[in-house]
Amino acid sequence: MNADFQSWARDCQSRLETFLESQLAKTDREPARLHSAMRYSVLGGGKRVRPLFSFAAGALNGADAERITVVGAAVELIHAYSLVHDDMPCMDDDVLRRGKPTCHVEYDEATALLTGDSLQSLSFQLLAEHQVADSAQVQLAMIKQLAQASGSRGMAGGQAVDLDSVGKALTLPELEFMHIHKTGALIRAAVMLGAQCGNRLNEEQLTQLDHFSKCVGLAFQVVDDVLDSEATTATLGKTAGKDADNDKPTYVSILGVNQARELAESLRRDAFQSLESFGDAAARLRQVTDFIIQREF
Ligand code: GRG
Repeated sequence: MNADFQSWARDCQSRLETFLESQLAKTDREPARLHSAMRYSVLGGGKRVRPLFSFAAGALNGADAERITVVGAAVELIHAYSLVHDDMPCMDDDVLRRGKPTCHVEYDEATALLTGDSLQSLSFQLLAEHQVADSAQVQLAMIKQLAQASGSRGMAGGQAVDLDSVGKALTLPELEFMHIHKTGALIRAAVMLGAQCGNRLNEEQLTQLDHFSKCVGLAFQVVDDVLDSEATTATLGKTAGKDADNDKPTYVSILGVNQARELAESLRRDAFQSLESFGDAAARLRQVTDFIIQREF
């Protein structure tokens, strides 16, 4: 990763962290244990890939950094809620996340459940109380997009398919359906919401950006599967090898590591092609894409 990208990413991450810190209730506010668990699950960890995509999409059309920070925070709060719930014994049952004990291990199951619920509510509260678009109509449409991306037709639906797939041999299209929803929908929302913070894009540009976001959402998951099979727990900050241990179908179990890597590369090419008409304005989107493809955790 070049120094310019690293410095830009650090700046975005720092803006995001400061904003999230200011919006999460302090731990001296009752119910203190719940507020502490919320802060524990959100602050000081994670790659912040989804907000980086929002910032990069906002760079296409001169979006205001404060607006994108709100949008990035809203998406990251949904992501954090999904991780807290996913780690619970009724789902993936994991003990390690972002290099530390998972929320239900550090606190307790009931607190983890309420933490996820409250992070999700806070996400929509932020989008409702801060101005993130030029018109109320666009802002309302953005709230709807995030709701759809998170719900049964998006992330939660993909998670339902995932839970149902354990021990089953999925075909490649079935695996793709699962991941387009479970992982891809929120990444897509991060890109599309970021772009709507700025000057209006025309329909063709929105369609191209939407195609880009679908490709990178899937590429992110393909790389995640490769890392789960190849990286160590220490590098990932979460338990490695879980998919194979849980007998879960993945891109690696269906295609093998080499072909999975080739698939990620071909999705990257496809994604870049859909950015061509944006020229240099899409430089940050290309960099964040390379960051997720080349990441080691
Ligand atoms: C519980 C409704 C509900 C959904 C859970 C996101 C998710 C759906 C499950 C997480 C399980 C998982 C490992 C999914 C694979 C892709 C993914 C979301 C990885 C974690 O995201 P990163 O790498 O994590 O962006 P950090 O910690 O960097 O934010």
